Amino acid sequence: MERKRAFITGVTGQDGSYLAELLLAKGYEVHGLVRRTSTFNRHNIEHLLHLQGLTPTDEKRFHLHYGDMTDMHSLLSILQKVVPHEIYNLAAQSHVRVSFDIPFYTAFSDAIGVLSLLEAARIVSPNAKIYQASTSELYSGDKRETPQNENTHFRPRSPYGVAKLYGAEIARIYREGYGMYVCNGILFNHESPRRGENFVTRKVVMGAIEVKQGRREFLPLGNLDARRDWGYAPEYMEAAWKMLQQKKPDDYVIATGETHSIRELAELAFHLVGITLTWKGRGRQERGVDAATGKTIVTIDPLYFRPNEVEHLCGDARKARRVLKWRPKTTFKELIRLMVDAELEHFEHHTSHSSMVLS
Ligand code: NAP
Ligand code: F7E
Repeated sequence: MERKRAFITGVTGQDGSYLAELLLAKGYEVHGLVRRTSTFNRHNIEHLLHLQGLTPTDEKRFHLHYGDMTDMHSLLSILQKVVPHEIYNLAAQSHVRVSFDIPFYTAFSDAIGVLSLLEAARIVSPNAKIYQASTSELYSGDKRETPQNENTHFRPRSPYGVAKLYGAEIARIYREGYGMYVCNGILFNHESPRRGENFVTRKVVMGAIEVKQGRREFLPLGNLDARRDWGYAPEYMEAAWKMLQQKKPDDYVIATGETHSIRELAELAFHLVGITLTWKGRGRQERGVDAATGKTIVTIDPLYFRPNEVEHLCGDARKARRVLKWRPKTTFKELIRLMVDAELEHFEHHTSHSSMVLS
């Protein structure tokens, strides 16, 4: 039987690297899109590249192709060469606050990039099954509209969210208009040790460890009261794969159904490194204090506020549970603990500080 071929955009990112791992383990031939960068950024997939070619007879099943979501020609020519059975579009400028700084670029890569990929697929690979990485940032986060499911109305609050809304809707239009197999995975926040350092879970975990080890005095944060539904990234990629194994394409919410504030996240991360965090003051003057020493270890820095905030996210993934037989396994506490453990191991081998400058 012919080996299945998958094309993954965003393969160097958190999700792309876990998905590549999953598909290689399932026997796929995996093709990933990479951008040309002047500093090497393949740390998430290096282990996969090193796994192959160990013996002269080793079959090479992981291939990288240069291209960019803003360069439709590159997408067309890769698809023409690879003719994949499955396409996973994970590439995006994925930082919500940064999308306020670079709204045009975010729209080109996260909205028009989706259209380019769909058009390229329609022209040269119309039978490929396509997964579009949609997001809980499509929702307003209004507390009266939780938990959010596939029928909750979309009202994004950021340039990122609205670019992703275009991506989700154009994906649906290609499904309905051309009969293509296209799914939107409406994934709520999912994290791991491979999460970018300027997303809040990884930033808090790194910050707590650095404070504990005396490498940093305090951790600057933004909005402590926003709530997120955080799951474990590899499990969410299993759901993405399952979406493309169904008879008919559809859209699915993937979430845990548990929601926690940034404040709770900070308390837990500090607790896991042996510090009891208490809070003093209000608003921008609020600070997190080490109960044992009275030292300020968390501050509020308006740099990390967003012009618009999605306040309350909590997903209802009952459809995925019913149709895909998918359910989350890792709880919030287990997730933060595994991130702390991975970071501690990393710190043992590296002496550098985290770069908590932007976002
Ligand atoms: P990530 O770690 O930020 O990875 C993004 C990937 O996209 C990287 O490989 C990046 O390449 C690539 N990329 C960015 N702009 C590109 C462009 N113009 N052309 C080609 N590649 C480009 O994101 P993630 O957390 O893995 O998320 C994967 C996808 O799911 C994204 O679309 C994100 O918006 C969406 N999503 C994420 C979450 C979440 O909680 N993680 C939730 C819902 C949806 P470089 O390495 O070269 O920068
Ligand atoms: O922020 C608050 C911030 O940047 C979470 C992306 O993967 O998930 C991610 O988007 C919350 C927000 O993720 C800091 O205001 C407080 O309310 O970790 P984040 P995000 O914006 O939810 C969705 C589903 C995606 O699709 C995106 O691609 O935490 N927050 N203080 C902070 N956030 C950051 N980054 N840094 C802080 O210092």
